[in-house]
Amino acid sequence: MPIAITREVSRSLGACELSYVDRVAIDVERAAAQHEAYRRALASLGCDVVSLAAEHDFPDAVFVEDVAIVLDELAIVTRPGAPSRRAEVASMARELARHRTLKTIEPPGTVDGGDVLVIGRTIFVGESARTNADGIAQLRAIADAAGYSVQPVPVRGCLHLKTAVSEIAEGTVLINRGWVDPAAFAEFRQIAIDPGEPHAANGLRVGDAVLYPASFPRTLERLEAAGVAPVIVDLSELQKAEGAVTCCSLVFSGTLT
Ligand code: CIR
Repeated sequence: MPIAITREVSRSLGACELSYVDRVAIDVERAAAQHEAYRRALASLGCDVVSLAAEHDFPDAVFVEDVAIVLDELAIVTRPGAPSRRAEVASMARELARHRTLKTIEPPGTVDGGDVLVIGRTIFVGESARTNADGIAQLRAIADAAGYSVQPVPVRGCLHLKTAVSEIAEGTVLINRGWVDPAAFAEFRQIAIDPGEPHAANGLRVGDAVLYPASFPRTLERLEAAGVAPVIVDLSELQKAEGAVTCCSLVFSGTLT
């Protein structure tokens, strides 16, 4: 049974970091209700859902994906690229220590988990404004020792690698070819997002299922035509904070004790 670690929405979400989307008012109560439905969807897919307490001093703390990378063998506590997010790692490290041996990204390295896409034994890592060369070198040293190869991929025009591409089914990626070079993913079947929905490339695989946002109907049609049948969640308020489905959880194999 997979474990999914989540964290409840901060009251201060409206003061989140924003890079590529314009700031608009966020209804935090609605965001919390959507997040609760997201947790229920994860549970319906068979996850044991851990719900960490909100950290109201850290507006972006709901986006737990960015503060850690969990592999079968170990977990890496990141050093987020946005200084406002660095203190989020402490409570996540305490939680992850129950499940994995921990490694850490040290200064001057920065890595956001949203830049890390693990497919099989390959770790694709976005070269973005949040993830720097030193962070990638540290990630490579840790991952090499655990038997993974690390593949840096330039990202342009969006926040993270997984804003531009995600694994939507076994051997299949959903991709915005304007934000990442499709040649880096040539070995996979590729489904292109609808050009009118640039943020549509992020889906969250859980086993054979995939969670997908309600806000991209035209890309959803493409997925369905390709034989992918996602479970739909509405994350519209969290999307205003530049969040997506992968960023609200860390899903990995394990057993809750
Ligand atoms: C940030 O800019 O850090 C947050 N407002 C959004 C983070 C989204 N994280 C993700 O996609 N992995």
